[in-house]
Amino acid sequence: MTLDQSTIRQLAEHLENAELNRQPVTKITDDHPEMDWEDAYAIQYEIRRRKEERGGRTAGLKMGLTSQAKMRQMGVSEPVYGFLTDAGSYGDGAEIDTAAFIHPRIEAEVAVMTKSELAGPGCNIGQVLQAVDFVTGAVEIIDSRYENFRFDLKSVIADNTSAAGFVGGSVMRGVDAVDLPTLGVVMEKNGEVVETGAGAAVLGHPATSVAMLANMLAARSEVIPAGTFIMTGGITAAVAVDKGDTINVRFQDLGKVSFRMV
Ligand code: 0L1
Ligand code: MG
Repeated sequence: MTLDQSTIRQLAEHLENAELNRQPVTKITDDHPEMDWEDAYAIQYEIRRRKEERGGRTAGLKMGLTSQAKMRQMGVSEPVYGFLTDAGSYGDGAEIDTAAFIHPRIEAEVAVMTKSELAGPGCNIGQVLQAVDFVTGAVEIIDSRYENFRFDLKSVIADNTSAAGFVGGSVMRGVDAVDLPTLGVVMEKNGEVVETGAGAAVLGHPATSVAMLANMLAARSEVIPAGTFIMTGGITAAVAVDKGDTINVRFQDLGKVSFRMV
């Protein structure tokens, strides 16, 4: 680590204020070019601690930058992870207040709920498939706290990987009932198809993403506890949404997830 505790706390407050006030800021590495990966995650964990201290609940975990295209774009070879909050949790059919965000974008994802603990290092796809209670379709809302989504990898990790919310689906199925890599997704905005994709866009198999999460957490001596909801990463590119937009995402074998930005 290169940053001291007081700088970690100050940067966490700075980024959380940007989120709470909907006031975008410049990427934090501009002022702290020396910060490293550990610093970046320490800032993210401090934001999580601040929210929990105020009574906010962590609703699950997320993986980001899980497609080869997005990793290439960022010049990285490993995805990133962040946390989901109860405050940003929406159900199928929700009306979502656009004013709660700066410049929201949405990604279609497969989410899983675990029924037993997963621990790295060495966690593999087979262990993940055994540990998954159910899979469901979900839509992540990302909303970078940085102006125009302009950031580098350390800045975006500190900013909780742009996590801002998620809309969970209402169809849950066992992992044996769906073929995750070939699971097709169609995203419609205002009745027009804007994105299509298949589960394989997520590291070849969404369960690989969960294994990678367990292995990344092991570096901090953490595990994925039983009963964890995990967004596995974007199947589609992120699509900008605005007030008045109606979104309908159809997942093969997992029903649809619909919501309206109001
Ligand atoms: O969930 C994601 O893949 C987003 C990761 C952060 C980068 C971005 O804001 O696009
Ligand atoms: Mg995502």
